[in-house]
Amino acid sequence: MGEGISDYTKFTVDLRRHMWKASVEMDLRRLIWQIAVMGKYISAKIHESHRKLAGFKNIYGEEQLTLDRSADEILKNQLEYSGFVREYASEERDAVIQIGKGDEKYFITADPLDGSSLVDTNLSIGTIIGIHKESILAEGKKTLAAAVYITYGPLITMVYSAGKGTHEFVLNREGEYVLSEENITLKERGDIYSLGGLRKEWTPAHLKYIEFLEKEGYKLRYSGGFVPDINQVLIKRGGIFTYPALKKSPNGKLRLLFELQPMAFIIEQAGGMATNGKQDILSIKVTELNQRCPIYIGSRFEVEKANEFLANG
Ligand code: AFP
Repeated sequence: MGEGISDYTKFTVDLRRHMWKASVEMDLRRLIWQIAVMGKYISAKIHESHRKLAGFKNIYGEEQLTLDRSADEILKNQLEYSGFVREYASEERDAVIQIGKGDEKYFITADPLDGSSLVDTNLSIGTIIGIHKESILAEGKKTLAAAVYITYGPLITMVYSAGKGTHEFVLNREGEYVLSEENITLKERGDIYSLGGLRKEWTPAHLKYIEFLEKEGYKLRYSGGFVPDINQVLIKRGGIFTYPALKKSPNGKLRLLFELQPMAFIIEQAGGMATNGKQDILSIKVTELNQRCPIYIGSRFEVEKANEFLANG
């Protein structure tokens, strides 16, 4: 191998080496690695679909699945018989399924392709995974062992935390996930905000909070994709993403189990906060699979401010 290449590998830390150095438990390392590898298959599916959703027939005349269902199939098939996963719950399925023999260590929650409605606009979308040590119908704080999200954008990046900090990897041309940002730490406050829901649907308390941020000069950053929007808060080291309680939907839109718990785990590991405006996301008990929850997630100052405005009503 030429000197250049060996230098290159010498200075790059790939995902498996990083997790080994961080003493992440072996089965968890292997599971996180498998999930990262699936990101490549899901990305290939996105490109193969020419940015369109269902309704396409493949060369055999078979109806093609929508991208999020294809992504769900890829995740389930890869995790099945992996030896690490006992149960699999997905936003694409209406029940938890047992995919192991019944004695495996981990329970997976998946939003296989969040923001799939953006695929035809060529905006970034993502996969969100929660890795739980026990049954998922409980408080996230007690059951989550790790969380992963993958962003399919100009680059494919993967962010994970196994409870020892939050770290980002970029998929390189050789198909390896190489460390790009280690121990990401949010500042006390940032200067960007992402706002979900229609303004006319917001509660008065939420509106007052947003007007506060606008008066403080926060810059609006909203793509309609939770993964790229929260990823921007993380990588820019601060700011807030919120999808609030709405007048007609008091629990907001995003799902506690599949979207919010994994992101709350990752953001808290980066020194940030995640609440529903009153209570930490990770201390909210999950009582049903598709439970929705308002979300305020990002750096400490903005989330604490949100809690304050909502407490004052
Ligand atoms: P889709 O998965 O249907 O595209 O929804 C994406 C999403 O769940 C989340 O990723 C966004 O933050 C949120 O919806 C955007 O919702 P609005 O379209 O109401 O702004």
